[in-house]
Amino acid sequence: MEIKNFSDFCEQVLPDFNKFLDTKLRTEIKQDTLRDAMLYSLDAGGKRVRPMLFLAVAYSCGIKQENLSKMYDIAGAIELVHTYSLIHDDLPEMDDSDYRRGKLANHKKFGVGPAVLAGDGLLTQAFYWIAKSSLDTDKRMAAVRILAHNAGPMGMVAGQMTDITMENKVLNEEELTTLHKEKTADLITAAVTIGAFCANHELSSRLVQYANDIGLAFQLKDDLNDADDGEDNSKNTFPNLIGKEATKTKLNDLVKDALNSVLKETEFDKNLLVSFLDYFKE
Ligand code: GRG
Repeated sequence: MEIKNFSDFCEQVLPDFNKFLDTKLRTEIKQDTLRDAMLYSLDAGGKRVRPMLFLAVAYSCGIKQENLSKMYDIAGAIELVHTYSLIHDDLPEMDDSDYRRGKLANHKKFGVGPAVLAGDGLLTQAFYWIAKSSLDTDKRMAAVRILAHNAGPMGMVAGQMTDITMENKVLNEEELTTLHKEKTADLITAAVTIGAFCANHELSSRLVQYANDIGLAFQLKDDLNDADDGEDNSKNTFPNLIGKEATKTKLNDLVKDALNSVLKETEFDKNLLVSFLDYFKE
């Protein structure tokens, strides 16, 4: 069936991918409480933006729809890492949130110890899935390298450390941009770049720029939504630092830049990545 845009792509691929994720983890994890706690957050209604972006990039680089399921292990690994990060982010010693996606946070449902272990389990299992995937060794190695680089202490974990240790200091624009790049954009960039690698696409700085821009835009959109809901105005966010209107302008500029970058890509079907940008429309 013809795929018209990113949301159409998700409609066609997501049900199958969701079934894969649930079945695989349910079969692999034998310890009951651990399995329940891991699946509780994995099946809690996340949008699956990162694995869908990964698969959309692979598809745009020429991987046929009927072959995308060979890449589900890698897509799944990216979602496992994202899910772990949200469980740990909600913990009392981190962002201390009682709810996530309208449901009790993992530690509120299972307790802090089990929630830490559910996160640990998801993170570790992600790399097991990549190692066991049927893709060629060079692709698996690239996936491990990029995911570890961007989600670990050179990326997302570093951003989270800055976030929790700089809580009482007002960060300037440059510091805040670095924090958001590491904490939020790096995992999104990993999804895009691993997608290109797995589809034999020669990675260009334009695609990396597109990914970095949408990663930062993602954070700004989330912060603008929180600001509209009256969230804590002492947090280090762009709406709190430069105001909501200036943040909206910054968000629109990032989306325009992302569009310009992807339009310059050659040997690449740009339709899905261009239509993904609709996510940022009000
Ligand atoms: C604990 C190492 C560690 C890192 C945590 C991801 C993260 C770092 C913190 C989350 C803070 C946050 C809410 C950032 C805003 C952008 C963001 C990542 C939103 C959540 O991602 P979505 O919208 O979530 O893709 P769903 O629920 O759809 O999966």
